[in-house]
Amino acid sequence: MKASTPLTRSWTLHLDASRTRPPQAPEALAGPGVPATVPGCVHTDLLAAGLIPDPFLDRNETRVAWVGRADWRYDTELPAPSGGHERADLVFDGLDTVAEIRLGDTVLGTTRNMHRAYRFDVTGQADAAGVPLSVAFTSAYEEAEAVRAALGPRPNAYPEPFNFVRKMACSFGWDWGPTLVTAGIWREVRLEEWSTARLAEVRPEVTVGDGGTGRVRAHVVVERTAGGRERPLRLTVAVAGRTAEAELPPGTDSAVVEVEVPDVELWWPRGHGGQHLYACAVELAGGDGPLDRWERRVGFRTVELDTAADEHGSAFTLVVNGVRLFVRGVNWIPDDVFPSRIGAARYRRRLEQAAAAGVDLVRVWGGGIYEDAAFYDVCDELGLMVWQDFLFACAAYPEEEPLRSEVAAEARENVVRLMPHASLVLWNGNNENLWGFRDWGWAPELDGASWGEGYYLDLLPRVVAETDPTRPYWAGSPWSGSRELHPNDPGHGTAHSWEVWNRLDYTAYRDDVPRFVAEFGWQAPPAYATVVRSVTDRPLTPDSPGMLHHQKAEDGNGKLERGLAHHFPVPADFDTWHYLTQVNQARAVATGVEHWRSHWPRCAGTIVWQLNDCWPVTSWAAIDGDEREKPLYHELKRLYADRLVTVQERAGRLVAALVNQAAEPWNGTALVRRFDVSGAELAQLQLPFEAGARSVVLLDLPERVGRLAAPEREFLVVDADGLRATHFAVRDDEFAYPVPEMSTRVEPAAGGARVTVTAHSLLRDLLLRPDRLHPDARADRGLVTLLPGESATVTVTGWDGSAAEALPSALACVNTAAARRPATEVGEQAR
Ligand code: BMA
Repeated sequence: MKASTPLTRSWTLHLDASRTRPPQAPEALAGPGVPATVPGCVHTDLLAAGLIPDPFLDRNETRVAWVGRADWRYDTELPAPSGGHERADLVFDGLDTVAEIRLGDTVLGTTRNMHRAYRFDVTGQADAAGVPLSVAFTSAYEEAEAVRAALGPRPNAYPEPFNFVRKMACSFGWDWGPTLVTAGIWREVRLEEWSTARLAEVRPEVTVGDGGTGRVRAHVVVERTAGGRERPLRLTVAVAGRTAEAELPPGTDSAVVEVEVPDVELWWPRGHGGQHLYACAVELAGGDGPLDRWERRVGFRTVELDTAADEHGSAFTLVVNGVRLFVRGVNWIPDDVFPSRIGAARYRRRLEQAAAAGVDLVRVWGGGIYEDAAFYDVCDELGLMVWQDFLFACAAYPEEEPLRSEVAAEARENVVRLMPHASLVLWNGNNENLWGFRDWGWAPELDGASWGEGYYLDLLPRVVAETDPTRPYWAGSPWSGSRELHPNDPGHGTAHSWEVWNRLDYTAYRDDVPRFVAEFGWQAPPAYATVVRSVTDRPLTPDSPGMLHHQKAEDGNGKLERGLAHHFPVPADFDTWHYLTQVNQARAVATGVEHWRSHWPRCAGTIVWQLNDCWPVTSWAAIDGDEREKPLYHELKRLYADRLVTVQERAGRLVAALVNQAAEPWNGTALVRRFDVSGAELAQLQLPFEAGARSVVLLDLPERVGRLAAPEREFLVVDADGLRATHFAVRDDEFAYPVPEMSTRVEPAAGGARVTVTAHSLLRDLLLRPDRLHPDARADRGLVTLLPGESATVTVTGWDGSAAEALPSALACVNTAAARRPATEVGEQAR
């Protein structure tokens, strides 16, 4: 049987000063080397050795910029082989990025692609004493700039050369990410010893027929040793207790083995059914017994993309197991700008957070990485569908060598690696590049040079069709399905809605009904505890030096400010700014999702930009770089629940939309009430409704209840089945909010405390900020609007309820924050 020894120990990191010695490099780097962690990267090793400041704090990012321009070397010794095998291979699952691998005096090879794995035959080159093994990394800048010089410049949304090297694009900085261009052995490295033959590739095509029979067609490729060439081999594929075998006679290196499993339990996206997974094992044996084994979990489900033409244009609807879905998605970026640091536990935490928010699809965005197996394993288990971008984002990518063959190899390798996962439902060619060519003025700059279109419209769809034919491929996001159409045409395919954040008020989301919104979002600062941990400016202001450094978007603070100005007065202080920008973020995303969900099935999904962050920063994320949840996160739970109540407008009139994404019909009665700011009920109406499975019902609101006679003092509340929609018709600073009055009660609860707030006045967007009670505290709910007399209970974990005098400063509501003048004064005038 094949033996595998991970090479995780005794690595040292060295600054390679043969080309240049950065003047900023600490003296200690001239010594015998720094202890290194493998898998890992240069920055995290230097950090662990105390040789660089933490680049996530203050403006340290700029102080460590030299690291990305330097060359580095990782050294260890190749251990003695265990013996008794014909072949020994040195296998790297990931090298970041431009590397020369040397064993003793022999150069084993060179690499220039972070997204590929590498295998080197080292048979007979290791000995009992251990042979020096070194991996020398040239700065990725060096490579990218050389390729750029050879192929000519290409347009790029960012001033960095990431489109000339196959390396995680956002390590060069993004509008939410720092520029920390690292190097290192970022995935596992091991010595594999084997005889006769090994499994070189297993490609399971998993399908399920109408009758419920699951089928695994395993396409298997083997590699033989010289001695193994003449030996017969046997393949056994086992799924759910069923097996099938194939003989590989001498001279044959591949076979297709098919296993049928009758009456399979289907794998469903969460919320639609269970996530049944079956062990699928492939065993390779020779005359003397087993040689190699491959094992994964597979799930049986069908997935189609319906792009049929209709009266609105052409659809973009995911159909899983025959069920048409409104996708409730989030965009995913690398969870750490140093991805080697993420690990299985953190993947699980983050994806469980997503699932708990009602998310059913995660889009792995094209400026990041093909994630580790652990990511897709958790998605399989949780029923989170995965939309995987190929790794191209926001730039023109040359189609010539040396990039072309890297792209082809990387695409095929990752399709093979990820295709066993049931959660994977879509391959997408790129992020915004087809759009960029059309709208961002690329053509004159390119002057006929290649820009990547051949990848998205030809190479990648061929790779998917040949390698993973059971899954749909879409050329890009946004993309309208044809070169004749504008790539971001809302009537066709996917759309990215960015004008709204960049230039408009979030109410403008209501102006369009795209077929599928693959990106839209609104910024807000991270939680306060995250801000004060990562930025030491005192006093903190929205534009104090550290705050500005942790805001990477072009005119980001200006957009935050103008976004606020549509609704609120200029915030009086940092705390008010922090609270209101977070409220505005939640309201903006809510405005989009509520509107688009009310237009199902014309609109078949929203993917919020973005779930997570890769360091502490003001960004569009729902969960910040220290893993803390912003109010938007909790708002997603309401927005992405199976059932949603929202007030919308149709033909100039207000309607209550009852959105039912569940498989069961939803029948009930909606209670519609119009209130005065004091909490006095002005009108009410009961409206019975019947919303079929996966459908939307619009209830016309008659004038008597639905018309706000004095919109600066009146609002609507629609309740149905424990769900609520509130509707205010004027800017917050025009609304006569009462002075907030509330009482609070704190009781102990398992792992924390329960806080009950009772409103004695209208309280709009009341928020308990747990991190103000304790940096480790978390709350189970976010913004809530209460009528006088109503209570809300928030469970806080990580805070025992002691020092409850901190509670008032942890509570905020819009009543106070929105007041231009004392609220009572506005009230007086209105009377
Ligand atoms: C889109 C994304 C990212 C970017 C985001 C926010 O362009 O694809 O490139 O971070 O918008 O600007």
